[in-house]
Amino acid sequence: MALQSARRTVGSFRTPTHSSLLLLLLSLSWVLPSRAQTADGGWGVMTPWQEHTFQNLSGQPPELTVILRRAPRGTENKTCPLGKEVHVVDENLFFYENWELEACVNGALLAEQMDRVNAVPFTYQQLDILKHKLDQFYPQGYPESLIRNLSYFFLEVTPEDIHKWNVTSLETVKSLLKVSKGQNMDPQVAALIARYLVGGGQLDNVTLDMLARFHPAYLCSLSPEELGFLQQDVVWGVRPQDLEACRPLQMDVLYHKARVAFQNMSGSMYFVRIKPFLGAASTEDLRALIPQNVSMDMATFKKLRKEALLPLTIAEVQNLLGPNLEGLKAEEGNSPVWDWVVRQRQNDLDSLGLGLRGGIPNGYVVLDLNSREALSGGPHLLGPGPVFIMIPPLLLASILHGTGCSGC
Ligand SMILES: *[C@@H]1O[C@H](CO)[C@@H](O)[C@H](O)[C@H]1NC(C)=O
Ligand SMILES: *[C@@H]1O[C@H](CO)[C@@H](O)[C@H](O)[C@H]1NC(C)=O
Ligand SMILES: *[C@@H]1O[C@H](CO)[C@@H](O)[C@H](O)[C@H]1NC(C)=O
Ligand SMILES: *[C@@H]1O[C@H](CO)[C@@H](O)[C@H](O)[C@H]1NC(C)=O
Ligand SMILES: *[C@@H]1O[C@H](CO)[C@@H](O)[C@H](O)[C@H]1NC(C)=O
Ligand SMILES: *[C@@H]1O[C@H](CO)[C@@H](O)[C@H](O)[C@H]1NC(C)=O
Ligand SMILES: CC(=O)N[C@H]1CO[C@H](CO)[C@@H](O)[C@@H]1O
Repeated sequence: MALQSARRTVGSFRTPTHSSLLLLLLSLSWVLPSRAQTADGGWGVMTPWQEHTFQNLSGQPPELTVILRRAPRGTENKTCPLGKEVHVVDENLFFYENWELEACVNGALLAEQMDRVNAVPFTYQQLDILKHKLDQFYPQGYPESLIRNLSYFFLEVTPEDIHKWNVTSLETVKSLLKVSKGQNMDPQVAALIARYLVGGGQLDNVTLDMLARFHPAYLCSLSPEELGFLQQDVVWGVRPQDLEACRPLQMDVLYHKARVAFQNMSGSMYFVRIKPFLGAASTEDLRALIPQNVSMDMATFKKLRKEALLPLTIAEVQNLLGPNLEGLKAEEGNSPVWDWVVRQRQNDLDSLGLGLRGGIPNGYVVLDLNSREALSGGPHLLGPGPVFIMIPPLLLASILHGTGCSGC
């Protein structure tokens, strides 16, 4: 319920007398009962601001006010009643019925007077209507001049809205971050940062510090260099989904930060923390985890970097996965598990008893070819480094299955 409380306390009133009168009316329950049953049959909605006010002034919120969010409905196509035309956004609008707001307010006016919109304690439902008007007026997304003026109205926008925006001003980003603080706005913040960076914007240290207060859903939109400037603490709030879109260079930076940040933790605690970052771990780092009996889950194992996984022996993988070893079978066809499997001796794979196939058959020689050219013409399935001759097993297979190859 803290969602909008800041909005209402920070949005300062231009005209204290009007607002005081409004507060008085609210506290006496004169206003809401009469307007609680709104034109579209829905109940009026009280924002946290109002609840707070009621609690402060009269101890209990009136029973009539039901907390319900409902999209504006049945309010279309009505004309604005005479005398209700809106030329200025002020507290009077608070007393409009929903359909009157829909009929009398236009998006251009709202955009022009956004500061005034923020100063009136509209209900959630009224805000929904105002946002709807604004969206109708700007179907392609808000212009930057309006975005700059949004202030607390930013709390009404969705990530989808933000993805339509062009944001080039760092000041705008900062002001919206300030508004979003403590407001459960992580997806919006991530979208905002992404839009700003896509437009070529650069973040400064102050902004990066401000970002530390949000769930870092924006991490993968930052460049490795920008990630480097982030404070170490940022990794504490990282959830696996925050890293899904990150590229290897970004993961390198984040993994390094995570290692430093979690270095003092005990083995199993460290593993729990470092897990989402292990996609950037080296072979040596993985080997260091083995004595801790971490029982790595297959989801984490699948995300390991291929180059880090390949040098691990069968025994090492067995110890790394512990009871999760059997998950290998389901992944045997997918990289990086497949890349690892084809480098093991089939005999050794068989000893795991999982039915893993694709290893090097007995009797085949492992050649360490240093030059890639040596493989030209052959299957380019493996990277540089030790390479096995793949042709014989393929030949063998074609011989075994090749009985129908009479025309060869
Ligand atoms: C509102 O007007 C639009 C076109 O102007 C029309 O398609 C729609 O059916 C009308 N809706 C109502 C509820 O009258
Ligand atoms: C933003 O606010 C400033 C000052 O309050 C105002 O001059 C400007 O017109 C506003 N921008 C828009 C798009 O209305
Ligand atoms: C954002 O910028 C692009 C390219 O300049 C432009 O086509 C688009 O209309 C702009 N969008 C908004 C909402 O201003
Ligand atoms: C921003 O952070 C970087 C790296 O920590 C530092 O080199 C630079 O001096 C900082 N800039 C400011 C303005 O604090
Ligand atoms: C880890 O512990 C050492 C000493 O115990 C301390 O100096 C260091 O600051 C700690 N590091 C972190 C990241 O907490
Ligand atoms: C890991 O398991 C082995 C064998 O069960 C045990 O000897 C060892 O102490 C364990 N290590 C840790 C860090 O728990
Ligand atoms: C009694 C009561 O709820 N008082 C609150 C009134 O509002 C201020 C902030 O606006 C709170 O700090 C009080 O606790």
